[in-house]
Amino acid sequence: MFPVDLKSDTVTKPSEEMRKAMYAAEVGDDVYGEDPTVNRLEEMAAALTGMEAALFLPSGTMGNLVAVLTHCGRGDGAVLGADCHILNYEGGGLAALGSVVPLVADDSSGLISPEEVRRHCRPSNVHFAPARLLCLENTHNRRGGLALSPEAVRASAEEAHRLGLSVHIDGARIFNASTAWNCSVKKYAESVDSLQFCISKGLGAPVGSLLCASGSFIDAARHWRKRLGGGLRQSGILAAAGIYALEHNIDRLREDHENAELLAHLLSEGRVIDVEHNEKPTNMVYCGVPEGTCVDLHLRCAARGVLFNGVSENRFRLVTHLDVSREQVTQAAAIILEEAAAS
Ligand code: TLP
Repeated sequence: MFPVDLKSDTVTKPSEEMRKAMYAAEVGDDVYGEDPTVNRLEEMAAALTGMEAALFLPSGTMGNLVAVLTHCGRGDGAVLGADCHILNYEGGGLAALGSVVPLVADDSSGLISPEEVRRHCRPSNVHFAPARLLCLENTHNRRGGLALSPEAVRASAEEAHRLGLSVHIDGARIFNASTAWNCSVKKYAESVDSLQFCISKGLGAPVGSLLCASGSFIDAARHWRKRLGGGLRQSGILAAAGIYALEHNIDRLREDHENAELLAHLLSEGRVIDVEHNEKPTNMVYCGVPEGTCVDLHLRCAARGVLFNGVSENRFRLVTHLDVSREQVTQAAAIILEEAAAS
C-alpha cells in the first residue's frame, strides 16, 4: 500500500508488459533514420495528432526547446505565460541556447487570451523584439492541471496567426486534456503549428516526447535535435515503450482523473486544507495551507509514506497516475488530513 507517490506522474515505472515490448523491440540507428520502432512511433504520433510528421525526443523539455528554436531566430520574441513550464522549469533554455526573448503574458486563467496575444504583438519598430511565436500549455501544470478546451485554444491561436505568429502547444499532458474534454487530440492540433506531448507522464513510458508538426518543420527540428545532442542511436528500445503506452494507456487516464477528483473531494471534506477549485480538472490537485507550514506537512506525510511536492511555502501539488490506486488515494487523503490537523 505504501509509499504512495503523488509527487508527479513522471514517477510511473514501466509495467512488466511494457518492459517485454521494450525487450522485443526491433532496432536500428535512428540518426540514419533506420530504427523501425522509432519510425513507427513517429508515424503513430503523427496519425494521433493529425499532423504530417513527428519527431521522437528524449524529454518534454527538449521537445519544447527544439520547437522554439525551430520557430524562432536570435532576438525573436516568444509570447509565453508567466506560469508556463517553458519559462519556469526548463532552465531558461530558449534564452541560453536560442537567444529568444520571452514576452511574458498573463496566463492566470490557464490560457493566454486573444487580447493578451494582441497586447504582446507590438508594431514593427527597431525598439521591440518582434513577436514570432505563441506558446500555450495544455493541460496547464501550475494552473492546477487545468484542461483548456479546443475552442479556447483555437481562439488564441487564430488571433496569433492573424498577427503573423506561429503557435506551439506544450502538450506534455495533452491526452489528459482530450480525456477531460472528451475530444480527440486532433481537435487541439488542427489550430496550431506544432504540438509536443510526453509519453513519460501519465502514459507510463520511462522516457520520451513526440514533437508533431508539418513535414518541413520536422526536418528542421531534426537538425536542432541533433545539434542539442538528442540524436539517439538504437532508441527503438525506448520507442517501444511509447508504442505500448499509446496503445494501452490513453483510455485509462480517466481513472487518474477520477482518483484526483476523489482526492480533492476527501481533502476538502476535512476542512483543514484549502483545495483549489479548477473548472476542468485532470490528474492534479493543488492545495493551500497556512504560510510556512508546507515543508513541515510534506515531511510529516513523507515519514508516513505519502509523498508529494510543495510548490511554495503555502501550496502543494498531488498528482495521480497509473501506479496509484483508488485505495491508496483514499489512505493518502486520510493521512494528509491527520497531519494537517496536527500541525
Ligand atoms: N513537468 C514536471 C516538472 O518539471 C515540474 C512535473 O513533475 O510536472 N511541460 C510540462 C507542462 C511539464 O509539466 C513538464 C514536466 C515538461 C514540459 C517537461 O517534461 P520533461 O520532464 O520530460 O522534460
